[in-house]
Amino acid sequence: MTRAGFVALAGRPNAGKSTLVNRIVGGKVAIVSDKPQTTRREIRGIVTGADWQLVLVDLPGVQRPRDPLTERMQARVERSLEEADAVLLLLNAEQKAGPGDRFIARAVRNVGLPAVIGVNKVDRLDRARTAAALAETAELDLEAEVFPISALTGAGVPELVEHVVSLLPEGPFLYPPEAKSDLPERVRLAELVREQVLRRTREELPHAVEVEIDELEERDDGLLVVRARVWAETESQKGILVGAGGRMVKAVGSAARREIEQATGRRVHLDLNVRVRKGWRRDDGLLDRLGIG
Ligand SMILES: Nc1nc2c(ncn2[C@@H]2O[C@H](COP(=O)(O)OP(=O)(O)OP(=O)(O)O)[C@@H](O)[C@H]2O)c(=O)[nH]1
Ligand SMILES: [Mg+2]
Repeated sequence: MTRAGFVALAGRPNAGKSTLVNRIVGGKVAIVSDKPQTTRREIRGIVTGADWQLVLVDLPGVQRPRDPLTERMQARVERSLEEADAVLLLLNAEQKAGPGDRFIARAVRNVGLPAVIGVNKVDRLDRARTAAALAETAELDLEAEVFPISALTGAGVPELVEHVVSLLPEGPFLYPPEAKSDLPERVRLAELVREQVLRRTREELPHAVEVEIDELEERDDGLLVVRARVWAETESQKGILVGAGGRMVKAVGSAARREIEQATGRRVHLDLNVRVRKGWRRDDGLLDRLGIG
């Protein structure tokens, strides 16, 4: 008999959820950045063992919604929690458990699913502080095993995975055993471009940018031609994204092209077109088309 199921990854922005998914899956499924609210969509990372299949559901960080974009992100978190077989709550060991963590813990209790707590980023702490962070999880009042881990180094991750797998229901595999993600190709490539934008921007700009693939063409000679639109909300944001003499958009483009080449195993030509679209975060049509929500 095999085991298979969905495990929702909940936690505050920046806790390291996407880093952990990539670590467990063993590939780049979700983009990562040091800016909060990097993840905007539900992204499934799949890992298959001899007689089990774990589908990790990477989610946006739980937060207080402030516009239709973040409302959709939060609604997705709630829906995904309801649809999952178990929940992995990820905490950042460097920070004290706060109201955000208690809010998530309450949501997890309410759905009544088996839960596990991962205390992440312990590579940044000494033993005493790690022990304190583990002890603090008791405040969350969740019936859950607690695992100290580092998604970055992989420390503690195999033990966590073994336990999570033991919580999966019996059943047939949900995806082909070689699958790593179910993200549509266009979204996956757009995310790789957005990741490079996030690396190079600060403050409000990371939140104001979205990327959409306009055109994806496989040439006969093997070249993959990708044209992407980079949306900003204002002219001044566009100015920053283009940069003096086009330096910023060139830097984003060449780094993203390398990432796409690595992800697809092809030679890539990437064209970026920076555009202003006022209020895209409130544009339901665009958000639908981008698969957010
Ligand atoms: N030192 C250290 N840094 C980590 C670890 N895990 C993640 N990070 C860093 O934490 C930051 C946030 O990581 P993400 O994986 O994007 O966090 P997330 O929880 O998916 O964030 P959102 O998508 O915004 O909710 C990045 O800079 C990561 O490199 C870890 O175990 N140790
Ligand atoms: Mg994320």
